[in-house]
Amino acid sequence: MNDNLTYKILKAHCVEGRAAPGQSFGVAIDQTLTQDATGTVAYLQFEAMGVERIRTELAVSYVDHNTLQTGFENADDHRYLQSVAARYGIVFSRAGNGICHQVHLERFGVPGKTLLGSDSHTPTAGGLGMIAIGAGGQDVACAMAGMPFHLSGPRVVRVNLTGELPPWVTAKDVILELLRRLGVKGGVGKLFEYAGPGVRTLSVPERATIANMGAELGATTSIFPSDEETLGWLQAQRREEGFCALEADPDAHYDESIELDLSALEPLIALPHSPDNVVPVREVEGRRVDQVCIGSCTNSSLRDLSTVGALLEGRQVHPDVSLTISPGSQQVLGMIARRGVLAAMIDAGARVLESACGPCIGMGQAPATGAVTLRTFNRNFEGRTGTQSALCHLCSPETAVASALSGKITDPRTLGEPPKVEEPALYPVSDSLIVYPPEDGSHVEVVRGPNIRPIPRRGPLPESVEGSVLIKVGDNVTTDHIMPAGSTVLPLRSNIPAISEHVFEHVDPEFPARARERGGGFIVGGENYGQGSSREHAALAPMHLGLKAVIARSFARIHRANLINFGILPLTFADPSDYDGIGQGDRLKMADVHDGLHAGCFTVRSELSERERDILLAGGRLNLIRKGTH
Ligand code: MIC
Ligand code: SF4
Repeated sequence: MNDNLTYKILKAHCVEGRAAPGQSFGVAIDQTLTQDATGTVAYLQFEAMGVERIRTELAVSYVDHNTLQTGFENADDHRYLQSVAARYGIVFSRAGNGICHQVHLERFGVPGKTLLGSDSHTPTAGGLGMIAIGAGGQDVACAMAGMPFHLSGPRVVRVNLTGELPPWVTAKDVILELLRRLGVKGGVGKLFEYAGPGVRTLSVPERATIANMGAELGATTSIFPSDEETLGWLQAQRREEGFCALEADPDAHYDESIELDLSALEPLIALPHSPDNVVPVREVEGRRVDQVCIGSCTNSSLRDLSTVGALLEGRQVHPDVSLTISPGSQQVLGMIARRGVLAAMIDAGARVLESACGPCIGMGQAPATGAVTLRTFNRNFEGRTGTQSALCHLCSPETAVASALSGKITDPRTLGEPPKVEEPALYPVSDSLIVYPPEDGSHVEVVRGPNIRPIPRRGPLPESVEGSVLIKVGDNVTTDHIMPAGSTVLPLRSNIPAISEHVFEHVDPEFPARARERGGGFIVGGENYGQGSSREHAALAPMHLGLKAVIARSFARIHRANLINFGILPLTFADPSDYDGIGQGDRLKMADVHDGLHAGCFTVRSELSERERDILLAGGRLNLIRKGTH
């Protein structure tokens, strides 16, 4: 056998077709995760499937995004989610317990298993040797109902790690280096498998940071081997019974390989407004900083926060800087409290926030007008902070804290000897914010507040599709552009008619009115349309406004799947230069859509698998499921 680790796991889980690069196949899903911002819609769809109890080994529903509760909506969502979890056998992680990816790493991830999550950073669990993939809520609902997850077999890139990270250089710098080299489209259709002698120098939380931000490369997912480090992590979490050692065969085949010498790296920073706009910190040193936010599913582990605390000990945050720290989980928060790290943070003038996504998804801490914000997060798309004019940078916790102390972008290497941070032999495990479902949930009543609205559906695809181009956008348009997040919009995630009013809000506020007035139509996009978040609202809300097709130069994986699931045609230009000849307001007519797809005087391609074509013809996957097929 000459299998890489990726295809070892995928082949062991393949239940339809043949697991190989470029092939379309179905894999059995062992575990699922949802978070509240995508979860309500996922569970509404799960309920519509008529299944009595989840059919995966484990399903966990986390509440971590919408914890601001500025009105009744978020709280209604939480109550709905908790009751659905109890009804169908799902573990419920309550608000305050932490960010789904960090908690999953601590409490539930198991090497060699498959995990499907309704969040694009689900690959974080690849740090534990799982095949962990982000998807739309509907795909996750289908997995919970026991259906396979279909994917187009990714090409596997071997990232050969050699050497060891120098002082002050971190896992964040490793993934920023890959983003610098490859860009936000560099991983599309690929899976990054880490190997080589450098792997064993990285702890599980460090591996998780790297796997997490592989999402920003556009990768299907990332994976690390399961080794002594993995065993140590599971032992410390009192879960070693789930351990198994996993690595690629010695002569494994890879489609590509990348050499990365850890010892040659230096602190890096992503400048506004894209995670691949990466330069060495030293090149931008001295620029003013107004806000520093530490946390998110990328950098909120005990290792990260202990380092931050050690650096803050006996020092003061610069008076012009607001420093916020969001621990990744209740466990991390408990540990920093026990270790005295929390007191050091408080004494230094840090603002300690709840264990949740918080500022990463614009739930509070919007920076001042034109402010420079440094964040240890994974996305710095324009406007995502909640302030359109803010200049958001991404960096390691070390760079972030060095800058918070000086008030300027600062290379942490100027701080002298780095602190030594030990991983504990045992983590305190408390399930005080986890609710396990009853053996039999059939008696549980699902609670639906007024914010929980039914999901709109569309009928079968007509023979001919007609309408005007509602908007034309450029390359790398994110789902944050299409369907913004933040504290005013996120509470509407369970109410599609209401959230639809915010589609393209910061790009073209007239979009919803125009779409309605024209009776729907088309979107024209550039390369990598729909990159970023897995939010299916970026397909569902435009569908509600009458979107029939998106014609783009290329699509991001999850968004393309979401469009198909809701019956919207994802089409690419047969000749990419045709993009230039089409403009907003142009009327398009596609005749004989069922047989072939022709638009006006240019040709578009559908590049659909047979399964995807069936879903589209039915007007969405739920319609197909209702007919008894998946
Ligand atoms: C994000 O980081 O953009 C989110 C919020 O976690 C999303 C999910 C969502 O929009 O609810 C993601 O990454 O998938
Ligand atoms: Fe939450 Fe931010 Fe991670 Fe998304 S990227 S899951 S918003 S912490």
